Amino acid sequence: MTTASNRTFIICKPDAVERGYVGHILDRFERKGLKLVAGELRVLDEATLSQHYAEHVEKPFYGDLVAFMSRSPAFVAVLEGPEDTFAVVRTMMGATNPAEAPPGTIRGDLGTEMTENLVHGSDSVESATREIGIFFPSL
Ligand code: IDP
Ligand code: MG
Repeated sequence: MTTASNRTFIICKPDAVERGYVGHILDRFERKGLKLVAGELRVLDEATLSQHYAEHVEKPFYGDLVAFMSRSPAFVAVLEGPEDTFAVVRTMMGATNPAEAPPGTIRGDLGTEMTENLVHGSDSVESATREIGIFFPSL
């Protein structure tokens, strides 16, 4: 049965697309047992990013974040799995700062920079529902 908590939203950020890691990142999620239910390569505009990152609009790093996230295509996707799939994805991503993310996590294995940290994953069921609504309103 599909419920709100079975689905979560991810972005393979522009650095992941530029470095050719989209297939690798999706492979990790698929091997874990999560299913891709929607996915598309998109150039994200500032209006969309300001909705998506509404909680960060006033932060000092917001300008750099938008410049990074809009500079080239990102791969936006929805994954489906068990209850609280968002938590499975967040564990697999590792900490926001790749320098603090342990080996075995996507950020820990592939990144070194705080802004260019390869992936986004919704941080709660509510965020997943909100973000899927922004990027895949027909789902
Ligand atoms: P999350 O992606 O792990 O949920 P958030 O705190 O929601 O982390 O921040 C959103 C994104 O903004 C991060 O993934 C990262 O790209 C960027 N970011 C967060 N904090 C900083 C910072 O202190 N400096 C630079 N970029 C940051
Ligand atoms: Mg976040």
